[in-house]
Amino acid sequence: MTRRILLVNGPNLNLLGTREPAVYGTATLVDVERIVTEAAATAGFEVRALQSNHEGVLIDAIHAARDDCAAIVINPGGFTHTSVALRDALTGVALPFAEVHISNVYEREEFRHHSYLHDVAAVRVIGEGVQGYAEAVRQLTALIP
Ligand code: CA2
Repeated sequence: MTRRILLVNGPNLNLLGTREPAVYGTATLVDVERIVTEAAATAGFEVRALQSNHEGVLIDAIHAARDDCAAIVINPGGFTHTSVALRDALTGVALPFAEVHISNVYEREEFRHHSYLHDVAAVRVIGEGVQGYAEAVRQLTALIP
């Protein structure tokens, strides 16, 4: 199996480190991609990273991962709480995936408490800041033979 992880960051996560530091911290998306790349390398995996604000682009990238990735780490951003289509893409490719949220969504507005991915994710890391991505890589790669 290809020892590669697809890292997917959804809408507005390109703004990381530029606004709302009290909620999301000061690390940037580049920092997140570095954190994931380093954690994956430790486990013997490489990374392909993608951020998009467009649902269809995210879905196409998830479909393409079928060909050359062993697992997916995804922070779906606001699509977490709205997107049956993203859930269907992830269950459709049948790759193990980790759902990551930088903030603790359960301590925020009620509309953030529900996730369309929660029950189908192999790993969930919520509210651990950007280091939560590294934890997700560790837990996810431990599941891959
Ligand atoms: O806590 C998370 O990681 C979220 O997935 C982030 C999403 C939010 O809709 C989810 O409920 C929880 C939003 C990402 C927006 O990121 C920004 C970062 C900096 C400045 C503005 C937005």
